[in-house]
Amino acid sequence: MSAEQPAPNDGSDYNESHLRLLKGIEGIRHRPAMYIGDTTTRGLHHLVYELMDNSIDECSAGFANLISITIHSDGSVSCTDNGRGIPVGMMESEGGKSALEVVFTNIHAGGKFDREGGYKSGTGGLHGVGIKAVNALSEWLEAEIRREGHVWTMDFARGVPTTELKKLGRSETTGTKVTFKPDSEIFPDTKFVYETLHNRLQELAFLNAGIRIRLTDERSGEQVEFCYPEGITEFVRHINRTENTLYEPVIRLAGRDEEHNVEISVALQHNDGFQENVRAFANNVNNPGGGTHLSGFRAALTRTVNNYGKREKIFDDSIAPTGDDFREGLVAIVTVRVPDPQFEGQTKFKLGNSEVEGAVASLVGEQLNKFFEENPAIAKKICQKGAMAAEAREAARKSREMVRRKGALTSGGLPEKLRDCRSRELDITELYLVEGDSAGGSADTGRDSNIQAILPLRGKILNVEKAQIVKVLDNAEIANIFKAVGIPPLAEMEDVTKRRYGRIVLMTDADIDGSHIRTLLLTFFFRHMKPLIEHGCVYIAQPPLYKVTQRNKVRYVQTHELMMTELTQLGLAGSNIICDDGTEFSGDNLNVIVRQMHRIEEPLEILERRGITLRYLLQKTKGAAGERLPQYRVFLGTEEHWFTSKEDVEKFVSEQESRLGHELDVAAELEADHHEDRLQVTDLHEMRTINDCLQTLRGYGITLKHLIPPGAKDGETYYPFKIVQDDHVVRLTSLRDLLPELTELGKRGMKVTRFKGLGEMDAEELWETSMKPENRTLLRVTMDDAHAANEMFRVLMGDQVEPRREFIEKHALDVKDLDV
Ligand code: 0RA
Repeated sequence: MSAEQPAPNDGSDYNESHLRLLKGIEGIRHRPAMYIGDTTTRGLHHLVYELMDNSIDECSAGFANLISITIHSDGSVSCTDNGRGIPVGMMESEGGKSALEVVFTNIHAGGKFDREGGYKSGTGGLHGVGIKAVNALSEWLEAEIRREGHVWTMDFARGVPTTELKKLGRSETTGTKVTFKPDSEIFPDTKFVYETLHNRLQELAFLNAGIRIRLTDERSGEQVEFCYPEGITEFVRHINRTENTLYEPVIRLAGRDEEHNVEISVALQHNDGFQENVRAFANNVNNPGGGTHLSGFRAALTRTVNNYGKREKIFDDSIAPTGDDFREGLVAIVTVRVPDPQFEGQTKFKLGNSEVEGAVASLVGEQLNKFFEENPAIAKKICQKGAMAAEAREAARKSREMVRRKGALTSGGLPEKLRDCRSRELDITELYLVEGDSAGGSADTGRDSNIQAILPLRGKILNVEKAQIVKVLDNAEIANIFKAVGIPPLAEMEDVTKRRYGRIVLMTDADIDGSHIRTLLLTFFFRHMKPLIEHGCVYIAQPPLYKVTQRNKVRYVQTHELMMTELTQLGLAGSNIICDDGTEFSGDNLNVIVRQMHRIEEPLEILERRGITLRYLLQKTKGAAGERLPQYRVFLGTEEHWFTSKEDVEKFVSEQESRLGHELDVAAELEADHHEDRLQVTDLHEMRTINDCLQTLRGYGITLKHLIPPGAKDGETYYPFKIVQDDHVVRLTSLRDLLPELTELGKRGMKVTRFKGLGEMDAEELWETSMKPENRTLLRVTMDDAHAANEMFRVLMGDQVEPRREFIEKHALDVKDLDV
């Protein structure tokens, strides 16, 4: 435990309660998985969801309507809401500790704060330990509460209080803000991913109608706000935005089972496609494995549509649609709230509560039937769609029978184009699916033919999303994949052992066509060979990103980072930096400086985006150059002050208060503007990294002023630095130009281009860069990726033009590095 400050409440039972606290924290830090599932990036993001749960509860109870999540540049995250604020009063029963401290530290205090009649923490099973777990797993955590007319703050480190509960000033608003930095001793990777939070926050906004959820990424400047007054109706519209819908209204079914205290809400709408897209949630948590809510929904849907179709004579005796048939092209969201959710699996994979099945089935059955009576035209369309699906299924069955009888897909010879390997041991063999015949040829020549097989693919494979199963089986390119892999269509889990190779590797060009083909392939595997993905047998080859030509010799470099490192190293080789005061840097010293300049650049740019330049800071802090830069920006009305520590801010506030004879009013957290005499304190998270770098740089005599261009001298630009490499001299106005200029120097005498297609490489190069096990990088495709591919695919290949245009515009910048 590295936080060694004593707990602030020195009551008589201090030692005992402190020991209990340390024990509780130790438990969480020892077994984080018990609280957040795991410590991968999944668990890391779970910390944010744990905090949000409480804010969402506050919204559901009608006390808040806005939640704001901010990713700061130092890797910390803030979760802010405009609810009542966590209580701050003293608790006799807890040895005089504040309620706030108890909420953040006392592992067993969950029950005390539960709202009567409300639901337990949405993630289920954690029962109020969420906040404490986040606290215990954070390097530091700061709570800021607005309540009872004041702003209150308290800080923690790895779960232990490091300050008392402090009162900062007056506030008319209420709310809770928690900022935390995940502990790198617990999480191997502490980097939050915008896209991950974006997707989950949007989902939460769909699931909780009317709540505003805002996400800000201070690293990139991105910001979005989600708010869906119609909730899951809009969720269904969102999923169907890429499709042709079968009828206009989204069907809503909702109600409550009083006996079991289960709340049920369902939204559904069919499109003219063939895929089923039904997602089930219990207490705001997605259950990918479904469970009792999903089975109740399916049973009722099948029964209701079947009864209606028979009654109205839409189904004759020749067709007997099954449940699957009624779910072709169905998009639905099924949500339940249950007081005591039971889940199967660590990740809440499947809902187990048995009472839910009947409750959902009877509600859906009753209300859907009523909807059909009132909307016969829509009911008829749904029945007809089911009938068509049944016919198509029958045709597919016949064609599959024939295919199997002929043994065309699984036996009776391998595809002609397959270059098989000699070994048959699943542990070591791999099948490369290669884009294009020419790259296929190179791969064939370059491979290790003992363990690597090659199947070249010509052009784009069939779009399985839009094709009916009959067509899929008819397609020659797809038949070849089935034959080569050795798994029958619509594979089951046990078929995985029948595969002919241990790994399947997709190798496509690093251009847009290539990423499109890769998406088609991923979607194909996802739809037709899912068990292979679930088993982790599918990989993506990573061909190099750069091609380097030097004295007629060609090389390939795998990643952007490696390329930049190499160029910087080349630029550094034999280089000296000479400053105008005569100081010189070279060798190891120069290396350290380059590394620090690399680290400091991003936070500096973030500050500049907000209009805070180094020049401005230097002027505001009256030439504190060489010292630490201030971390806190304080506005009192329009008057601006800067402070280095929280203690200094507090000192300033109390001085102002005694000068004025009253407490200061603190500006509202979420709608900040510079209001008359209000106090507004901003923590500039960037400063932590910047100060850290500056400290190292000071050891080499480099201070802030070396990072600011001096401007013109006698009407001419003044360059205080130069880089000297051999007979080359490059002049710099500030050290911030050091890195870009070094990489330019590194490029001397060589040509660096982005690598385009696999066809650019000969067999030897393809082997060395993309196939040789010691050199290559393979990405394993996970179920999440397959879902992402599926989603991307739906949008790119869907019927509607507008979502596609939006998608391409949004992703235009990263299409080239698409790492699905
Ligand atoms: C316990 C009691 C009350 C509010 C909260 C907890 C609360 C917790 C969190 C966590 C994040 N945001 C939150 N907002 C509220 C109610 C206290 C009262 O009666 O005013």
